Amino acid sequence: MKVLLVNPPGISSKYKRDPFINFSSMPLGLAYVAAVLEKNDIQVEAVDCPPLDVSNEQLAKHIERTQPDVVGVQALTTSIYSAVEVADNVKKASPKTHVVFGGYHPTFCPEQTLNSSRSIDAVVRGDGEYTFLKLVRSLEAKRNNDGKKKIRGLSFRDGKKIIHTPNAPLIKNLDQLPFPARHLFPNDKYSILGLQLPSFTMVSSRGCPFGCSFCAVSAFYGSTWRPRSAPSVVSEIESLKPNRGVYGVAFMDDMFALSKKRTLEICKLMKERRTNCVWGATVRADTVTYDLLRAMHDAGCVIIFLGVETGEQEILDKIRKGETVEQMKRILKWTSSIGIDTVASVAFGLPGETKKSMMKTIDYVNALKPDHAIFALATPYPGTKFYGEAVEKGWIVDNDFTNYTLFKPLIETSDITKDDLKAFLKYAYIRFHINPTWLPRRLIREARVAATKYGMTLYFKNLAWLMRSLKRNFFILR
Ligand code: B12
Ligand code: SF4
Repeated sequence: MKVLLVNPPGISSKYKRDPFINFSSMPLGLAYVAAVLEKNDIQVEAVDCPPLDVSNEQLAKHIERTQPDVVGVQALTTSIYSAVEVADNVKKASPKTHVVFGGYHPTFCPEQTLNSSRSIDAVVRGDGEYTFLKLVRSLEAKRNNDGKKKIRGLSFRDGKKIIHTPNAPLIKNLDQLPFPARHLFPNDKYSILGLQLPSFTMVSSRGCPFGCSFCAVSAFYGSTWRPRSAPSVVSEIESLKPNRGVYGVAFMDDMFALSKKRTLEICKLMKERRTNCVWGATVRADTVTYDLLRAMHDAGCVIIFLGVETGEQEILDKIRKGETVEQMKRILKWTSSIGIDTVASVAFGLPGETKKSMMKTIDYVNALKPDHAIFALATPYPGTKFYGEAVEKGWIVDNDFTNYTLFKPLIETSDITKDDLKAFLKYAYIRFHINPTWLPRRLIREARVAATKYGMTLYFKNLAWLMRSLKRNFFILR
């Protein structure tokens, strides 16, 4: 059996031009699926189209040449149309190839996905590793639909009907999974926040127990949190270590530091095993203490990502964030005194938003003084409670999923219009970066981090990055 896994061409290629992130990351979900296939002696290839700038036409030619038995396609909401184009091209180039979709969008909308094109043969819902493996085995044994009916977590067409088998159980022990098959991906094409270091992403846990109404993650994993053990996490970090020098690791977990015990253990092992990496992770303001942040910093943590969302407590309560603005102020004070950089992620247009609350948020974020701020627009992704509310109240004014990028206004309420959202997004970026203290603060911080962590050559390289990111930030204002 020859399997090809595809991350379709999509908005990530625009990412490079996109404002802040300059963040290009391996599709770890596909890399995990690939690792499990390889472990089971199945021949697998992967094409990550966005960082390689592979177009749908080039991919089709590759498929025509290689004639894989199964093509697995990852689809997020923004990339769903591009994924469907991949499926149609596969069937034209190699009609016998079985086309399987997986990832967030097909998991939440399996019926809609299968109905969007007859080229899609099946959808894998939820954790993909074992469901996909079972499907490949079943296809190998030519069991067709009878085989599929026995596999949990699948949706597929049976004549005119669509069959959904019961959900597959979540993978209980993530330590038992092999490390992602990174060798199948173009590692040199990925970068984290433009860092001038070899950089990697990884996940040390899956899911999040908090049920914020706008978030797809808690909906996807059913508000559960599955941590890997500290030794497994640190072994993976060690496996990434280049021959010499410092390297960067970004944890893509949604909830890295939920368990204080596990976080401390990871930090202790990183120090003991001299992993020598600088790293960053997403944390919630209410799950960390000053001491924990100190321990993280001692173990190489240089940056944390915070879901600030809004400065209006009433909105935080409405979206069931379960955090307070006071907790956010406290963590920003801690990180600034410890010397950990912060990225504040802000969303305009959440339920209850008004022009007044957006202005309050902008003032609040500027007063918090994070090192970076990502201002985005609340986007109703299918499967979330926010989506349900937005549909029910008729807020959604744009149903084109390619626009679900977090930067395009899609909703209108009695209090805010698309134009308001656009205008506030623009104003937020201007206010944040034209703040006279921002640039000097960044230069001092860069120097401090460079001197302690990277050495001065990287300081100058990172200064160049700072200037580039400033330019990029203003790109969004056009
Ligand atoms: C890292 C990351 C990125 C990276 C890499 C994305 C990628 N292709 O994997 C980058 C920076 C490129 C990115 C970009 C965007 N992202 Co993003 N991203 C993430 C993040 C934080 C981690 C992804 C990850 O590695 N997860 C861990 C792995 C193990 O899980 P997984 O990817 O879901 O894969 C598992 C299953 O889904 C399934 N599976 C996945 N694909 C396939 C394919 C097949 C064939 C099969 C069988 C199974 C399968 O099996 C996998 C293993 O169990 C998630 C949040 C999250 N926790 O998942 C958001 C998330 C996926 N991103 C999201 C969004 C909104 C975006 C952007 C629109 C944001 C933007 N404009 O900046 C873009 C869209 C890019 C696009 N191509 O459309 C949303 C998606 C919502 C949705 N309904 O689509 C998420 C859920 C964040 C959130 N909380 O809302 N992202
Ligand atoms: S927004 Fe963050 S805290 Fe809320 S459910 Fe999603 S991952 Fe968890």
